[in-house]
This record gives sequence, structure tokens and C-alpha cells, in this order.
Amino acid sequence: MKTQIDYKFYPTKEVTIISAPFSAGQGKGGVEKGPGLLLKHGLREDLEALGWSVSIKEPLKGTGLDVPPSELEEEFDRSHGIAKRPTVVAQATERVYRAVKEVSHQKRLPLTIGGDHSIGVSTLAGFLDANPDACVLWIDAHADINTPETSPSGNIHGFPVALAMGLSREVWPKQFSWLDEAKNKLAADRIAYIGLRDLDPCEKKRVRELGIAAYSMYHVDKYGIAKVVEMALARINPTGKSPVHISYDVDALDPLFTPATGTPVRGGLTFREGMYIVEAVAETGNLGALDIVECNPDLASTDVHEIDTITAGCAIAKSAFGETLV
Ligand SMILES: [Mn+2]
Repeated sequence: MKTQIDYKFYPTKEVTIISAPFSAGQGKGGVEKGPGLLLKHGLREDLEALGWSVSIKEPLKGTGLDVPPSELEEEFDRSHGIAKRPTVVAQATERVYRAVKEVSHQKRLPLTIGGDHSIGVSTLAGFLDANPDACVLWIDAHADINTPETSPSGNIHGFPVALAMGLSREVWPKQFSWLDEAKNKLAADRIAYIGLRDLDPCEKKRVRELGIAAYSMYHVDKYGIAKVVEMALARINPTGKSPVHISYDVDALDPLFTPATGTPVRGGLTFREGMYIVEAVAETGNLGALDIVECNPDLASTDVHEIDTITAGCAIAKSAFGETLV
């Protein structure tokens, strides 16, 4: 059934799905299969049924970057510090950035499907390029605000928020210089986290020092999800007039609901809490952009786990694009 919601920034309801089958922002193969499986499970048809006209962009097609990390060449140049595979990650994220930027300037809603969360830098920088006043809800168990000098693992999927904010620019691998051309950096008062429960010590310090609105699972328990979403939107979008970019890592949900993901952490959002967040943003009419990342079918121990995780990804999209329960 066609959605009844009035999308303020997309009155003609046009969306471009940007497929980003990329996995080298972390070490586990399989997450590059996420976009194909989301589409196979009917993502495109789901959005069409809600009244959206859908096109698809594949910025990594034919680049050889859409393979598991083990099939990409090891890099032995350590001048970039701890950051792993900076050359391929920089190449892939730049391509996805250009696609998101183009789609955003065309006034089509960018729905980017991963792939690991390193592509978050692409979607943040690309959407901000066309929408300087955009604000961000980062739905995740993790803060993804590490930099090469603070990261324990070196996996760049833990860096995208810091990259988009331009933090510690002097220690970035040189391969990321493409990011200097992005017009607008993400400001600390334009992003809120929901679902946090596994931050590195340096990330906790950074989130506090920058004064970022951070709603952990403690706050979800304390206030309930409806109040948390209300508080988060009041912080980042006080006028209610800015487009809201939701970057949704499926590990925000409890592993009971999305078991097939690279860095699961127990004590997460229930399925309904997770859907409520996107439903509530959709209801405001302010949805600007959406990312759905970190579905990794190769980490499913059963077929049911794989299907649960992929269909949760599709459900996030449907809720964001206007599906309601009644
Ligand atoms: Mn993440």
C-alpha cells in the first residue's frame, strides 16, 4: 500500500539505491554480499510498493573492490600507521562518495546499502555536500569515531564519523586526501547516536569532549525509545527543518534479531525499538538519506540467521520509506 507520509525533501518520491558491496573496512569476508541479498529479498519491489520510483547505482561494479578482504592485496606500507588496507578503502569510499553526492544533488533520496560501515564517510560527506544543514542519526552499537592514533584494531569501519568530521586530519593516510574536496564537514552538534553499548576508551573520551548527543542502551532503558528519538531530534534538528540522514548499522539491533553481522554485541535494541526509530523519523517527513550496513550472511550459523538479518535490513528500509503497521 502506498505510503501516506509526505516526504518534505522528496515530494516526487524518487530514490536511488546505491549498492556498496565492500568489505575491506574490516577483516571478515561476506559483508560484500549484503547488497545483493537485500535486493534479492525484494528491497526494490518493497519501495516501489510504497509508491517510490527506484533506480540503482553500482559505483563499485567492475572495480575489483567488491571482493572479500582476503582477496585484496596486502599492503606493507605502514606510513599510514595502524589503519588497515587504506588504499582500497580510500578508493572504494571515494567512489561511493561521488555516487551519493551526485544523487543528493539530483534531489533523489540516496539509500546506500553495504557493505561495511567504512562507507559511512562517503554517505555523510556526499549528502552534506548537497545539504549543508543536514543532521545525522547514527544507529549503532559502536561510535565509529576512531582515528589512526586511537584505534585498537585499525579497521576503518570504525572511523567514518571521525573522517567526516575531519578529526585528526594530520594523521590520516594520504590516500584519503580526496576527502579534502568535500565542502562540508560534519559538526559535532549535528549528529546523535542511538543504541551505543561498546565504545573504546578513547571513543568515550572523544564523544564526551565533543559534546555529541549520545544515547546508549542505558538511555533507551531509562527513557524508552520514543523519548530517546524525540530528545535526539531536538538536539540535532531544533528547528525541525533540516533533512535527517540515518546511518543504520544492523548491529544496533540485538544479535537475537540480526545475528549475521561482524561485530555483534548483546544487550541491543529490540526489533520493534529498531523499527520505531526509522518510523518516527519518517513520520516527521524529514528523512533525507538512509544507509543500511553490516549484514554479513557468511557469519550466519544457520539459514534462519541469514534470513533474519537480511529481512531486518529490508524492514528498516520499508519503515523509513513509509510503511506503517496499520
Ligand atoms: Mn558501525
